[in-house]
Amino acid sequence: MIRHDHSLAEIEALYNQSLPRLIRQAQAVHEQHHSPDEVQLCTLLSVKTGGCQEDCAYCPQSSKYETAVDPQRMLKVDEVLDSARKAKDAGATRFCMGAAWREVKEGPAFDSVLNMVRGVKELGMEACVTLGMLTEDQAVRLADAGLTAYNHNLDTSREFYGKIISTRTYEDRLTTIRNVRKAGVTVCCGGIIGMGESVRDRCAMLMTLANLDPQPESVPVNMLVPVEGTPLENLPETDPLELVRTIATARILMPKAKVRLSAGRTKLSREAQLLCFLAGANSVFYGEKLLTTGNPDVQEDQALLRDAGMRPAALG
Ligand code: SAM
Ligand code: DTB
Ligand code: SF4
Repeated sequence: MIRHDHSLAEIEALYNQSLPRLIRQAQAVHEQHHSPDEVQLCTLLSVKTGGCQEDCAYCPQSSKYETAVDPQRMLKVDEVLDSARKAKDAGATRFCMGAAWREVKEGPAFDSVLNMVRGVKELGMEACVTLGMLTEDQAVRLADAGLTAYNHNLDTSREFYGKIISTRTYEDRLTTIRNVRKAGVTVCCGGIIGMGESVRDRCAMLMTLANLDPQPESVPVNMLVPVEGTPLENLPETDPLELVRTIATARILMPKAKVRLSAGRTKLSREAQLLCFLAGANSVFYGEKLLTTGNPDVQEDQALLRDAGMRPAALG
């Protein structure tokens, strides 16, 4: 049963129970709605890297911080479609394109994104983009181009958000998500753990996500990748068991969503990743790069799924 009236206390109680109980409960929900053997492979590509005006404290692409990421020109539609084709050949079924923009602006750059979306859909893949804030009209244009999903994360709780980003509000984020929903594009919305937030903040973020009606179809759970030059560069590594708890809680609260084990996998052992799958994660980013940081090799991921007797989800 899908509920939209979860209380914070209830979610904290879920999150804080013993890990065996939490995982068992998540598995029971998972098996009702998904095959426990399948993981969707999604490949990411940064189509416009760096030079972003926002000040997201975790982000190597913000122009406010000195990081190793230099602003780059926007990729051409053909370059993007070549990458999408390679990703499809390697087994990915979803291709996600990111731009380091504060918001979408009308003009040639947005027109190219629309062409990228059309091209990815013509390959028979799911197409996802993440372009920052968006109006309803722009969401409709993306929908008309065939867009499957729009990624826009809440990142953390409303209370902690101000410690991470000052250049836009939590409400701005929710408005974009509503605009995406109104246009009939599916919503990909999640967050990051390991930014110094409390368990209560994580649970509050999951509550906001689960109480959206309808719930997001896709929930990426990222573990902070601390990047040199960003304000969060020196934060301690996140305990993988915290990631497992967050994933399991997301799975219980949002039974139908794809829960995506997202950034941070290079720091996880195979066993930790399998615990995440056991806790209800059923998608990963696949390919040697996320947007600007590293990700496990394709061969490693194929071996992990094979050795666990699991398989990549087929094109649906
Ligand atoms: N500019 C757009 C936006 O912020 O909506 C799209 C791209 S942005 C890089 C997409 C998401 O990547 C962010 O919302 C954040 O959750 C995640 N992300 C960025 N840097 C990260 C990091 N260092 N570690 C973990 N997740 C990160
Ligand atoms: C999401 O939640 N995680 C992905 C995707 N959505 C766009 C991005 C992770 C980025 C990690 C840092 C980087 O590679 O720049
Ligand atoms: Fe810009 Fe997105 Fe990075 Fe924030 S997360 S600085 S909006 S690219």
